[in-house]
Amino acid sequence: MERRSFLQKAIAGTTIVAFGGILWRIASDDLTRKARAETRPDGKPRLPPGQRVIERLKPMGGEAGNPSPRAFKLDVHGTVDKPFSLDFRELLALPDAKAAVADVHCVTGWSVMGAKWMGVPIAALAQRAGVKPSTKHVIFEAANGYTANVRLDEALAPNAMLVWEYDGSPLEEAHGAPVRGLVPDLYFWKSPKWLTGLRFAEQDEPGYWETRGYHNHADPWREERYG
Ligand SMILES: Nc1nc2c(c(=O)[nH]1)N[C@H]1C(S)=C(S)[C@@H](COP(=O)(O)O)O[C@H]1N2
Ligand SMILES: [Mo]
Repeated sequence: MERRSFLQKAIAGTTIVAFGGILWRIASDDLTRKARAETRPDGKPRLPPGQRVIERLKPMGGEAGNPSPRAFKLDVHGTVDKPFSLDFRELLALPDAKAAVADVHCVTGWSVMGAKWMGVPIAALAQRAGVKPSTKHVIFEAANGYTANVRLDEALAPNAMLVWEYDGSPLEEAHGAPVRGLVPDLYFWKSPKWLTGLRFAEQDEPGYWETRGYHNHADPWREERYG
């Protein structure tokens, strides 16, 4: 390629990328403005402070587990009368499995509004296990030792689930296949990917990020970002 035409192509390419970036920012600003004008049924603003709306979940990394549904096993244990395990098929066949819509908020500043999920409420699993009255916390257990702690009342909220579909497709490996936790009213690090267990507990047990400077509770509306 001749030097001049190479330069022209390089400039054109840069212009297209820059233009794409501008369009992306305009779309994101528009979604953010729209969300800021809305109020949730519980009276909170739809968008927590300091957040900006993007269209789809961003893969945020982490040490992946085995994404194969065939390898999946969920242990529900701890302070329960009847601990049990489920494979992937058994989980999907639970009578409480349902579609749900929920916004998610990442501590790094992005939010996704109205994400569509398929999953089962944690409350249904808790009921099946027979949670002992002394229980105060749920520890989400994931591949490679990742854990996240959630208060029992918040883990039993109707929108707190285990999910295996996002926007109509099976969860991608990067987003925690085959099953992740979803606690949408706390920052997204409390939604563990590559989930392996739910442990009910009397004592609180700060998890991976909570022991690395992040807030133990993580309420986005109070901007509980750092501990
Ligand atoms: N097992 C596991 N789950 C995890 C993480 C992780 O490192 N390992 N990272 C958390 C963090 S910090 C965020 S922001 C979200 C990101 O989810 P996403 O990659 O699907 O956007 O997953 C959370 N769940
Ligand atoms: Mo994160």
